[in-house]
Amino acid sequence: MPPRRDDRIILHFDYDCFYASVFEVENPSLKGVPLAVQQKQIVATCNYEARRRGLQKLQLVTEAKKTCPEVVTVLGEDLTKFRDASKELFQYLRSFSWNERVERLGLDEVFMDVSDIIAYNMGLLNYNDLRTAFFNMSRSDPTVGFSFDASVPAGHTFPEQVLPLAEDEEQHWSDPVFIQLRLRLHLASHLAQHLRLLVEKEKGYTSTVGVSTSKLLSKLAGNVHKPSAGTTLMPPYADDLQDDAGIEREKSNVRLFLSNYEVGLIPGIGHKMAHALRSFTLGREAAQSVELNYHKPSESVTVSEILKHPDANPIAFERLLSGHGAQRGIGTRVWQLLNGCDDSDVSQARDVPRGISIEDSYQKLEKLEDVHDELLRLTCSLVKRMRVDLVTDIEPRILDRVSHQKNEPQQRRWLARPKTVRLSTRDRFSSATNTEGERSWARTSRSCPLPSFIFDLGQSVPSIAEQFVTGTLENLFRKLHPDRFCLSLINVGVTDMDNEIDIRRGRDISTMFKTQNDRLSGWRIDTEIPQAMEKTSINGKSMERSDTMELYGSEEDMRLSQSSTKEVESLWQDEDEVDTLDDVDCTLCEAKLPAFAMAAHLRFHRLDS
Ligand code: DGT
Ligand code: MG
Repeated sequence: MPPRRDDRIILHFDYDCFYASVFEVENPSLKGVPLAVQQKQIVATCNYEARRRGLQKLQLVTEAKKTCPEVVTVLGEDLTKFRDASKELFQYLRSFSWNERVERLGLDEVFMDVSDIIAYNMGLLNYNDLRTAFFNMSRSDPTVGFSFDASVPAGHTFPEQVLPLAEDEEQHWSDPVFIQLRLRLHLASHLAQHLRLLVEKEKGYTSTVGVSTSKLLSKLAGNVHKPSAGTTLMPPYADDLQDDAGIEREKSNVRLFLSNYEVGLIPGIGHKMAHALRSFTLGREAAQSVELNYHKPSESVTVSEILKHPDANPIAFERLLSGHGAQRGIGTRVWQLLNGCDDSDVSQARDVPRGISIEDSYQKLEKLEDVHDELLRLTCSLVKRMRVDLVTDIEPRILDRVSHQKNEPQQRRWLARPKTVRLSTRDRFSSATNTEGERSWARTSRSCPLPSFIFDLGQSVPSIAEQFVTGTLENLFRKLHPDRFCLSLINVGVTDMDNEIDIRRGRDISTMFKTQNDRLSGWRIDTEIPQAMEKTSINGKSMERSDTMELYGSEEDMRLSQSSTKEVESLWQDEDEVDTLDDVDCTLCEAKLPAFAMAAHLRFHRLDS
């Protein structure tokens, strides 16, 4: 078990019914009505008024209308406004950070490591008068901040009942570790509440906030009270809570908090891994959800049930889970998560994304002409987004100081240049051959260097797109699909950002990315690769969860989408192996093959039988 690193304080923000809130902020008259955001045939999300009337996220629109005929539906297939709102809120929260450790997860979640702000305010705290404290939000201006009562935490807590510190005195002041952590969490809960209310007042978005010492625990703590609330996981956190006589004095709240969690709800434990852990604990195959809604398994197994199993240990978990195509070390990682231990860092905020990808899903795409048109459409969106996210307007004065490209209009400059383009597809033919008899949503992908004309700001977007599709993407496509195909998804992405100067801060972006990748490695807790073939989609990583969220067409796909969030979320984390096309194992003959060849190889098996 790594050290707990409880010297940190991490806040986790999750905006309430995010897509619906974006529409409500745009049009406040929608606030009081039950509102559903429709993507193809599903309710991507709905506001809490709609939830009160029985609507659920990710249900069919037809079902939603039966449950609540008065529901107002708005179309949310264009993600631009959600992405814009997400960026605006992120930048707002980031403006309060001192250490720039602010990290977005998907579109509507933000982690903030506020350890430094809390440490500073702990230094200013008058221990003799906790009730009339002042929280400093600025190191340079002592008037910026708010008054608060440091003897109690703000908002909800786990466990619910917490006595104010003064009354608790005798029991706890003698334990400096406990009291320090408790006070830091008090301060953090007030900061979290302050920020949450500011986001609501200034930007119009309510959110839930979790407060703890790791990403895992703060994310889970925030879930306890929704919407528009904050929850702090109170100490004691450590396990070795024995008094001088060696008698266990008090149970760790971390253990208590996690014990009743269904294993599939722990971030980083995807549905296949959760299923394996359930079966391991029960000593037989656990029942699978027929609904394919992995968040609601037919048979629940809690964290404590797993940990109580006499054979539960990291080595056994490694044996159990590595068979599912997960990375090495997965047994230890899962063991740590189940024990509430997550030492991964909140990564440094960045000014440009690690990559950008655009995708869409289809019922059937079988003709090359249609693929050409779709590639063109996706590329136009991609180039437009690159020009928004990766190009900056800068003054000529600054331009003199940084090396700039010839032929570019003077005032606009690429902040970072992706070096690699990746084309990913999902083929219904190969999906149908899934050996476990289930529909797979495996992707295959191919990458190559990104041609430099993409960066020509003097050319129109459609002309660049046409050149790019015919000169590059169609070649990649032919390599991916030399035979017949029937696509249900195409994704075009650029990544692998080149070393450019961050003009605003004067620092080297690529170094920043490298450090960030190191830091992220610990939080890459996905490693759930449902089938060997699924590995290809890990290679075809996407940059933002939202970009990979598919707008499913059929009902069947819609149901599959209910479980997609976790996988997609995990892909978002894993960015540094972009153009590797790892070999994958054929689940029938165990042959190792490049991922792109798997579909053809499986067809070979089919012919054989
Ligand atoms: P919440 O946090 O329970 O108040 O509700 P939301 O709507 O914020 O839900 P959340 O946090 O799980 O996801 C954020 C947004 O991302 C949500 O507004 C819609 C979108 N989203 C989440 N999961 C999926 C999915 O599986 N498919 C699609 N198409 N969109 C999704
Ligand atoms: Mg949310």
